[in-house]
Amino acid sequence: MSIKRNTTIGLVMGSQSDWDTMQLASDILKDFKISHETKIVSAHRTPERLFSYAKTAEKKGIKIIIAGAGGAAHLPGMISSISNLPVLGVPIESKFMNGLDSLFSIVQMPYGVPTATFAVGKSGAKNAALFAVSILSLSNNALHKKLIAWKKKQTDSIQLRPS
Ligand code: RP5
Repeated sequence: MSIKRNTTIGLVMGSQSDWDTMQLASDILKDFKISHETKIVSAHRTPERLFSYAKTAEKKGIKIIIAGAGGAAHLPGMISSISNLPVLGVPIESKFMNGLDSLFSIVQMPYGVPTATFAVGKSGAKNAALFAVSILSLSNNALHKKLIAWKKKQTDSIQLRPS
């Protein structure tokens, strides 16, 4: 999805290989009809793209950045260090440490550079999107109602007894 004038969420990831996970966040944002752009921004392989993205996101009208990265997952924290927008970090499940490396890389931010950290992998990507919806719904009544309905549907779908 390319940038539109009213793009609300920036959904970025360190590599094409992160898309399998991060597209689940995109799917949820689409369900809630929240405009978002998706970009590959690597902290290590494209540092200038990272700097320019983080520097300009707020001016472009983006309100929240969801950033997924794996291994030495510096993308969310680096974006937080440059931008004043809330950054929701998603640790991607990595090949060698199953995402524990990604989790620690994102969660252990020093004081002064807050970066939210979600669960490793697909649940984390989906929850980051839902969390973004929840933040936006604070100032959007229609979205708030949609979120309540989404949660009710989830609750209603859980049967009482295992089958
Ligand atoms: C990180 O390195 C990316 O976020 C990705 O999760 C990981 C591996 O990248 P590839 O080698 O698959 O491109 O920067």
